[in-house]
Amino acid sequence: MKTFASLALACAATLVSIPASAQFAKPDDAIKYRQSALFVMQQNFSRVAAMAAGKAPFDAKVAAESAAVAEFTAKLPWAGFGEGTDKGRENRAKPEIWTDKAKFNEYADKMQVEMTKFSAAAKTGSLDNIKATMAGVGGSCKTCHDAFRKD
Ligand code: ASC
Repeated sequence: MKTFASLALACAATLVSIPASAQFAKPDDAIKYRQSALFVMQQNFSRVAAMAAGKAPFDAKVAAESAAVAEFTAKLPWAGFGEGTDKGRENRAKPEIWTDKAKFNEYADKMQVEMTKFSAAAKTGSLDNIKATMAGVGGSCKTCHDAFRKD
């Protein structure tokens, strides 16, 4: 029983840790993975940002769905920033991502916290609530880009 319990725990721990320690066949795959996740996230965020800025008609259902996708996809890119993925297909990642990992992770976590607030606001169906969270998300994107993205 004791062995079974520790085995079950070990399996559970492995399952939980898979995304963070995801292995890719080659660095290009990891780079493509993180770029894809960030692209899908950005498309969904900016769709709602356009509504908040009055550049697109407000559709509460589309906003809530888009924000939920943005919130979820915000969890994905980080697995694609493993060691040895600084070079490969064309990308704008600065080397500091790997030399200042603590700061990079802090910014990544901050962005996810802001995304959660944003998605929660979108679920209320109120454009004013959404607007109140835009700067938090946008600021967290910019802070990280300024420090860790080329150009
Ligand atoms: C976007 C996008 C970003 C952020 C940033 C906010 O839609 O592509 O990088 O918002 O511009 O400051």
